Amino acid sequence: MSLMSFGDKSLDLSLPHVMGILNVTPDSFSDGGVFNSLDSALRQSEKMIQEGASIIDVGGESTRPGAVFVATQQEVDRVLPVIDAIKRRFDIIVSVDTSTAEVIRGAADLGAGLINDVRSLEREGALLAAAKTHLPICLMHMKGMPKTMQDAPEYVQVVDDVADYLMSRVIACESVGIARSHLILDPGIGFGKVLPHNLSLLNHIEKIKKLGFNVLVGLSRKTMIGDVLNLPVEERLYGTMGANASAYSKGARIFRVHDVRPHVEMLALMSRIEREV
Ligand code: 9MG
Repeated sequence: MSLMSFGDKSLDLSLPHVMGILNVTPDSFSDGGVFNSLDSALRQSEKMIQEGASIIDVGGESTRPGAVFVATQQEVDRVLPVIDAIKRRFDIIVSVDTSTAEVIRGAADLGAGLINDVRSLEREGALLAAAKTHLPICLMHMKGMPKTMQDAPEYVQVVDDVADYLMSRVIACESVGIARSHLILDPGIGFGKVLPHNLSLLNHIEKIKKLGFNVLVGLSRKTMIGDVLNLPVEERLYGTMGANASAYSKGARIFRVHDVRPHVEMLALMSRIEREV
């Protein structure tokens, strides 16, 4: 058992867990605009919970390559009513996908159990806001910012560079009193990385794990799957599952996905086989 508490609930992170994606944005790359009314967000949450999601990740700012900046008030207005409604209706861990201090504070007040920040708490005020919530935090690596991050990103050695960056953010968290036991690390597949970078990171997830943290991966339907298979976004499920199965075998334990049921079933088999003597 490796229990981590997420507000009012805990998960055993020796087992795999699926985090269902709920984008409440008009422009996310794969499901943009589909869940931006409260009713449809609740229906999609219920579906993902019935299919076995352990966490629902609610985000109001698209981070796809080229995405435009969202004003704080707009993000607050998009995300907080959805978190409130999910927490009132369902017994589920809600993660808030945000980099914004006001959203972090508001989500924590409404019962969110995890802060998922693609900017690793680098935005002004985010580090202190997160520390005050006492919630776990997912720190993700991104090179550059969404608008320009795919413009020829370069690394000395991608796995080492990503690991060094994540450790620098762990140290920043510790400097404001956030315990290491509250941190989850994420290599940030597709964030300022081209195909060989993404493949190398996925092939060496164990190096991130060896830093001493639980690892989350988010690669669902992303460009790297399309690049390998030459398939459009709506045909990337099998490739996504293959890459997530590989990440599981190398130590990742939380999987951020659009398609919950196929992943819950695939991971149940993988973990069951692994535990048999
Ligand atoms: C919000 N978001 C989009 N992609 C992501 C990824 O790969 N990891 C995490 N933690 N969040 C993501």
